[in-house]
Amino acid sequence: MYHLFKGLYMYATSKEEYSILLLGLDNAGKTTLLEQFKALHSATLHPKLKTVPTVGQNVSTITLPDMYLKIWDVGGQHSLRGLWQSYFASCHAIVFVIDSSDVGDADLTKLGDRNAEDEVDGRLEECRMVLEDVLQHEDTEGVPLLVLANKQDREDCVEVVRIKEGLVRKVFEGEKGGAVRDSRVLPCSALTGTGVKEAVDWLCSRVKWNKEARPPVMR
Ligand SMILES: Nc1nc2c(ncn2[C@@H]2O[C@H](COP(=O)(O)OP(=O)(O)OP(=O)(O)O)[C@@H](O)[C@H]2O)c(=O)[nH]1
Ligand SMILES: [Mg+2]
Repeated sequence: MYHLFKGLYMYATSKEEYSILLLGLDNAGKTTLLEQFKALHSATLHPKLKTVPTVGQNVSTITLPDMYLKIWDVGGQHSLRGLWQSYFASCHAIVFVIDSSDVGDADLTKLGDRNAEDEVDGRLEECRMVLEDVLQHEDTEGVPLLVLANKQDREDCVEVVRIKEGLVRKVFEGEKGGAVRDSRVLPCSALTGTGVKEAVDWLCSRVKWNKEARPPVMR
């Protein structure tokens, strides 16, 4: 009898848990974003906006009414990117964070036609190659992708529509774009918190939508 009640109690109180992987170049704003995610669903927590470059990973679980989101923030420095693939098989969605103030003054239409010396003013090409590598990996096949055009509070930022048309669309249309998947490009500022709720809302709906392909863990 005890076991029956325990089983019923566990069933009634358990929730689905989905893992979200934050990726992007170093300095893109991933750790700052994680702080905003944590603060969004807590009445008392204030986001810790002073960050240091991540060596390794930070992980936090946020509790939503109908699910847990376990968010993995991994270091974006070049030497650490090789570790990302070990998270691919178990994640339910990927957030690729872009520093919108560091993609150059961006004639984004010329992406891919540029010479190396054209890139001194931004990291657009690096961003493109890193995103392509992620999407091309077999373990990310079909995983929903949210691209966040971060740092939209900065005066020198590139608008989200230009990042969408010039970078993300080209990656998807290119031969390294990878398999069909749910994707969205949204603007945000991890510093001010603008756009963070919209990002979480999109992630929640998409992981649920994709749950047959990538089932959640019950907690
Ligand atoms: N203005 C502005 N600054 C931001 C924003 N998001 C992050 N920053 C700043 O950008 C710098 C890097 O932020 P992090 O969150 O540490 O970047 P990261 O992507 O975690 O970097 P790595 O851990 O090295 O991969 C910090 O000085 C942040 O305060 C933003 O939306 N607006
Ligand atoms: Mg970090």
